[in-house]
This record gives sequence, structure tokens and C-alpha cells, in this order.
Amino acid sequence: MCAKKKDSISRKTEQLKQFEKSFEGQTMTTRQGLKVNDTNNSLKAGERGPTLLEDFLLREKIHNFDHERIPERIVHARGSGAHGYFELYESIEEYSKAGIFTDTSRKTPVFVRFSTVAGSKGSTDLARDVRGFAVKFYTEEGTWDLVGNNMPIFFIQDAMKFPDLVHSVKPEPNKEIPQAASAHDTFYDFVSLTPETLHNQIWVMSDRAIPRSLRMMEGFGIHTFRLINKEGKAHFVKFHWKPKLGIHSVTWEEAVKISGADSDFHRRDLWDAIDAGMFPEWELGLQIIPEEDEHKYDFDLLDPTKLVPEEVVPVKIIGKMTLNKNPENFFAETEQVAFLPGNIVPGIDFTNDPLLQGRLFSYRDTQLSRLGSHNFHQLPINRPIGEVHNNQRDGHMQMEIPKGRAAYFPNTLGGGCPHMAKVADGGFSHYQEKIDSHKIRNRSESFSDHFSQPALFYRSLSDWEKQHVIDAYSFELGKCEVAHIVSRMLWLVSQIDSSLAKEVSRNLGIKIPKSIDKPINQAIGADADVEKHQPSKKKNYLDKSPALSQSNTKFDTIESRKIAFLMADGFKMSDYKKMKTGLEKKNAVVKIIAPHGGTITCDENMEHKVDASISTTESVLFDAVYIPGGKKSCEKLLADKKFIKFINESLKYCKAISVDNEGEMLLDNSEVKNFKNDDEAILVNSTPDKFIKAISKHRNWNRSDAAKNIAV
Ligand code: HDE
Repeated sequence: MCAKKKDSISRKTEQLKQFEKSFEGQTMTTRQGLKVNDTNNSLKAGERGPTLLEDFLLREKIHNFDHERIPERIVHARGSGAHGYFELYESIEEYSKAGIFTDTSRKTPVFVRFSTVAGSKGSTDLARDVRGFAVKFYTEEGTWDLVGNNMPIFFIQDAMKFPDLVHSVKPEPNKEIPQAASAHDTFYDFVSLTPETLHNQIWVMSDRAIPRSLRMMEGFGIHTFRLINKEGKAHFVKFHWKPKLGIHSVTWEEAVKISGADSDFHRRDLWDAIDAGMFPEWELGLQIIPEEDEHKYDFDLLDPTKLVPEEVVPVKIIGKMTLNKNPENFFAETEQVAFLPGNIVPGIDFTNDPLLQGRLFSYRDTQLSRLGSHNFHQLPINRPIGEVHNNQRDGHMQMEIPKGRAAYFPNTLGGGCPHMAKVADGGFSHYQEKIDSHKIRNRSESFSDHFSQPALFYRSLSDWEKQHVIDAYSFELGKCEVAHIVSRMLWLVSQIDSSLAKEVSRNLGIKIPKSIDKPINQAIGADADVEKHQPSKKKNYLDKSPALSQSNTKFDTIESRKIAFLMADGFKMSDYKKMKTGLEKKNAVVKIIAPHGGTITCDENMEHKVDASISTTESVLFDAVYIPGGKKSCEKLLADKKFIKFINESLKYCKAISVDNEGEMLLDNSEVKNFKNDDEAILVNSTPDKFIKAISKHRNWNRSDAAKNIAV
């Protein structure tokens, strides 16, 4: 009788465990297993004499150190990863035969890497940028990589333009400035000459580009893919990840400050949440479109700069992903993980999206210069859970010992093995799409609508989101130094939305031109191309798509939100206890901020550990503020102006503020005094429940206009 096959999670966990290494209780050895008795001193001829070439211990140690770094990813270099699993709610066998989409009893292990795009490996987490959202599913039928972003569209329509796009946004090549920022001339030079970028560009100007947490952003597969069922019938599909915590962002001013206060803010937040057992979750949703409907829409499904509005094709939720384990080692896992959009499994297939087609080449190729060997699939994090058998051999860093004489197919010397799998037994077969056409190097006319969807996006935003977009364009274009680039951008933005362009033009003090500046165009030789690809006329096929606005996200939880408790010696224990218990019941994280580190003593004479002294932290790292009563405590807080700054800043960025008893003194000595009677997120002697409700709303944006001019 066969032994029962272990579940997928245990198999991936055990596979990784085989390679884990603990050093506890061990003696240090060389790479050859020789025990070492001195790793502090090199071998010398005499105490003050020259170091000897013979010193193999020194050479080995330094040699390893010299080679510790590998090239960072050309894009998405800055990333954070986590392990988890995916569970299916209901089978969708009518659409796909993939095991991961039909077997509800499975838990499929996953490894996820979130990233920024433009910055280097050590750049700030809070850059205004797209976020990568790459998921590796270790399925029973092979590894499936869904390598997406946190925005549903991309900048360009054809892989051929990717190096141009990336060269334009990366630091300028003569001075290597600016790091992790799109606000510079080369980027807007490219964008202004390539109007297909405008849709993704306006998303980058929105709050989506500065998430509060990696756990609070959506993910999208972007391209239209195919699902294939057992009968071989195909449906088009768009993949969506919906965060259980809702979609929330910080403001740009906060982002700038967080970059200074804690440039690892997102990485730390993800790590801490998982470490504390608050496992982030996303539901997987599908927009499924019958092949017969391919030409039914006002845009082309193969154009990756277009989204399918959720109001037109609803998102069907089919499962959930939970991230429940931090990596053991950043380099071995998060850095060495290699995602390949070409990794698919039976039941899922590609489409002719020309951006996707180019990606199918690029990712495998780039791993060679990054990881140094085409055997990168043998690294523990990249191994599939199933067995690998083929005739591919040798190369740098082969980790296995393939046995036998026959490394070719067909063969008799190896008994015909490894043999082919029948499609019915899981062998992969491509979807048989009929193609009958001419070879042509051009762009389909159906891809030429560059204004309708950015306009739909902007129309769908709430007033406060629109204001953030205006501010972002004003900031980014304000950083450009070349006048014709800014003018061209203003003209393009005016084609999206004239009121948006007017606001930006006012902030910049630069007029919107009546038309694109032709002579400049000709001077740079771009005219012919621009003429050939004139954007088509803007359409209005949907007034608004509420799903695009963060004001329609979930506001029902404060789980893992960080609340600053400002306290000093003599604080009122009963206030503190009541609020802390209330918030922690809802899984918020309470941190005591005091004038100094160590401990503080409450009015009941008990000592409490301080989480951070005011000199080591900033308000922008927290979601809300609470100040308990206690005259002595509040007077001490008042004596340190940084506490007032903390409160004013929380007010300015529209956060919830709650005080009890003498805590009100701090409000009356801060800018809050002008707001407190007329603001639902400023609470005096209130209940934990009211504070919880205010925090769950993320921000009180009604306050933003009045709070704009608070100086902090
Ligand atoms: Fe990527 N992209 N990309 N990209 N991409 C890479 O692959 C590329 C695109 C995305 O956490 C690279 O392993 C081309 C779209 C993510 O390891 C590289 C094109 C989307 C990650 C590459 C695109 C993405 C990458 C660099 C246009 C969203 C990080 C290192 C045809 C659907 C994965 C690497 C990780 C990484 C090429 C466009 C998402 C160079 C040529 C569209 C999330 O191969």
C-alpha cells in the first residue's frame, strides 16, 4: 500500500528545513569542516611582523567576504518577503482545471515579495512609486508565479519600451540623482513623449503610491490571462488581491518624514505584524470574461494600460492568502527568490498582451546576471514541491547528482525515462489559439486611447484624493527643470482633466499650452513617432468607478494599528488601563512614549516599561495618539516641546486624538484647541469604542483644509 502523500505546506516547509542551519552550541569550522581556534588574529612573522601568505584561515574568511554581494535587481531592487499559504473557498472547475482552483481541501504554500520599483536595495520604503506584489505558489502541479503590482495597469503597452521607461525613471546617468524618485526631467521627458504612460502615471500621483502598509494595498496581475477548463475551453481572466485590512495610505508629507525617521517602515511593519501573530490576509478575486466578449469593450483586453472596471465585470472572490511566517534569512529567501511570469500550471495560460510576452523572456534571463547560474531553480526558495526530472544538465553550481548514462530523449538506455506525461495525467499543453496574420512591427489602433481611463480614474476619486493628485503633480513637475517638458506635461494632463491641469498650472505658475510644442518635437526627432501614434479622442464610457477610490475601502478594523500613548511619571493608571484594554481587545498595538527611556511610574506607584523616549521617535510612525490624565504626567509632557509637535503633527495629518482628564491640558496648549469642539476624531473624556471608531476611519479628511497651515 502506498504511504499517504504529505500535504503541500508540510512538503515545502520540510524542504526548506533541510537547508536551514542553526549555529547554536556549535564549534566554528572552516568551509572544509576544520575546527578553528582563533578568528581574531592573522598569521604573522613575529608579533609586529608581516602577515604570511600561508594564512589560509585569513584568506578563506576575506575571500568569502569579498564575494558576499550579488547584483541587485535592475528594477524592484528594494523588497520584503514573507511565507504563507493560499486556500480556495470554492472550486471554479467550470473555468479552470488548475488544482489550486479546483481542490478546496488544499493549502498551497506561497512566498510573497513586495517591492518598490525604481530605488536601489537600500532606498527608502516610502518612495512615491508603484509597489511590486509577486506571489510564488508552490502548487502540486508545479510552481505558478503571479508577478503583479499594486496598481491594475502598467506604464507601457509593449515590452520593447521597458528599457526606455526604466532608464528614464532611474537616477540620471551622469550624476546618479535622484534616488528612488520619479520627480525629475528624464522621467517626465519620456512620459510627456509617450502618452500611453499617462494612466499608470496618474495612479502614481495618487495615494496608491504611498501605502500606509504593504498589508494595506491591493495587488493585480495586470495582464489579461486565460483560464482553461478540462474541456479545453478558455476564459479571459484578470487577477486581483483584496487586502482584508482595506486600502490605506500616508500623505506625501508624512512619507517624506517617515523616510527620515524610519526608512524601513514598510519592511518593519510587515515583519512586526507577522511576528506578533497578526497575519496579513488578501482575498483572491477574478474578473472572468468569456472569449466571445473579447471585442465587446471600449478598450482592448490585450492592452496592459487599461483596467476592466469592476462595475463592468465584477470581481469574483475565490480564495484567501495568509502570510504567517517571516523568512529565516533575508538573502537566502527574499533576495534569492526568482519570480518568472512564465511559470504557469495546467489550467492557466497567457494571452497575446505584448508586454506580457516580453516578460516571459526577461525574468529568466535577468536571473542569470543576478544569481549567477541557470541552476537558480535549485536554490531552496525556488524549488518546486514536486520532483524535478529532465535531461537538462551541468552548468555552474549544479547541486544534484543526476545518475545514469542517458541525458537525452528518446532513449532506450534509461528505459525511456524521464518519459512524457499525457495531458490527461497533468502534462502541460498550450491553449490552441488560432493565429493567421502577417508579421508586423506596429501598435494596434485599438491601443491608442490614452486619456479615457486616466480621466475615469480621476473622476472616480473623492475630493481629498483629488487634492492629493493635484499636490503630487505639482510637486513632481515642480522638480523638473526643463520648461518644455513641464509644458508638454501640463498639456497632456489638461487632456485628461482640465480642472486638474488648471490647479497644477496655478501651483507651478506655468501656463497650460494650447497645443503640444511642435518645434521641440521636431528638434528631438520624435515628431514622426508622435504623429503616427496620435492618441485617439477621449471617451466617457463610465461616469465613475467607485472601486477605484480609497474612500470606498473598508473602515472596519484597527487591527495592528500603532497607537502612541504619551505619558510621564504620575500618569493616571485607570485611564491608561481602560484605553489600553479597549484598544488591545481590537488588536491595536499600544506603545508608551515618554520623556525618557527605561520606566515610568503611574499614580498607583507601579512601574511601566517605556517603548520609546520622545527623542527617538516621531508622530508620523503612529496611527493615532492618546494621552491619559494625571496632572504631574501632563505637566512633564508640556515641558518638552516635542510632545506638542507630536500632537500638532498628528492633528495636521488628520489622525484620531483622544485624551482623558488632565490630558486636555496638552490639547489646550497645542493647535488642537482650535479644532476640538468640531471634529469627530478629537475626543475628550470619551470611551475606547469612540476612539476605536475614529481610528478605524484611518483619517478625518474633513479636517485637512483647516489643518493644512499648521506649522510642524
Ligand atoms: Fe517586471 N521585472 N518587467 N513587471 N517585475 C522584474 O525581474 C520586466 C512588469 C514586477 O520581487 C525583473 O527578477 C519587463 C509588469 C515585479 O523579485 C525583470 C517588463 C509588472 C518584479 C523585469 C516588466 C512587473 C519585477 C527584475 C515589461 C506587473 C519584482 C528582477 C515587459 C504585472 C519581482 C527580476 C521580485 C521584476 C522585467 C513589466 C512586476 C528585469 C521586461 C507589467 C513585482 O526581469
